[in-house]
Amino acid sequence: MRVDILTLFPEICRAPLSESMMKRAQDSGALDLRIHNLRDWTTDKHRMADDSPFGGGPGMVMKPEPIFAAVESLRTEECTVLLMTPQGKSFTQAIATEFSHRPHLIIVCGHYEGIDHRVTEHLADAEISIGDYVLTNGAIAAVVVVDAITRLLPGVLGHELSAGQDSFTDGLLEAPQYTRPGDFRGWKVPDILLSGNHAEIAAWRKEQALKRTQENRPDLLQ
Ligand code: JBE
Repeated sequence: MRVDILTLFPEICRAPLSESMMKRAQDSGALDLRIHNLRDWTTDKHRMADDSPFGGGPGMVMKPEPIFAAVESLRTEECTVLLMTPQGKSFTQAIATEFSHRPHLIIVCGHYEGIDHRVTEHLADAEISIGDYVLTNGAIAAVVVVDAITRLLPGVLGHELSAGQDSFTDGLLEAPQYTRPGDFRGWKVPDILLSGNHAEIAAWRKEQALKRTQENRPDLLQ
């Protein structure tokens, strides 16, 4: 999969997407990631990518010209253009799965004060938000989206089964996990996990998953 990220702060994306699984995904060719500075598509001598809002108000709004120019120079026949903004549709595991099947994503990162609405209306295929809080910059949100999508690409996870057992895939949170030592400061691992009885362990995990979901995320059970 090819992913182009367009941002005023490429370094925000660079490091988190160069480690661990994201690094391996790129080394193996599963992910072709290209991080671009939007300022490279500005044409004025001050390389201005934002300007004050029409109608007044605080802050700056990202100008449409560099964003249109960048997307038009990078776009391919089969690309999907995503806009990261707090006004977007909530990003979920289901959306991550859907996007993981696309051959080419172009992700445009706005800053929190806004992006000229003509980008939303006439350039973006989808407006996406990673949650109900305001970040200083969409580049941080783009990192989250790229990570969630990349780990779903074929061959990226060590165990092909792992993603199928994720939280949210079956609508429940995961059951608690334990590792050695069996007794840590007097807190013991539940006996059932040491029993070797796989049917009972599966039943226990299901029950724990349900309990945890009820407690932490009752909205998932609606
Ligand atoms: O979620 N987002 O995509 C955002 C982008 C920019 C600022 N805040 C956000 N939450």
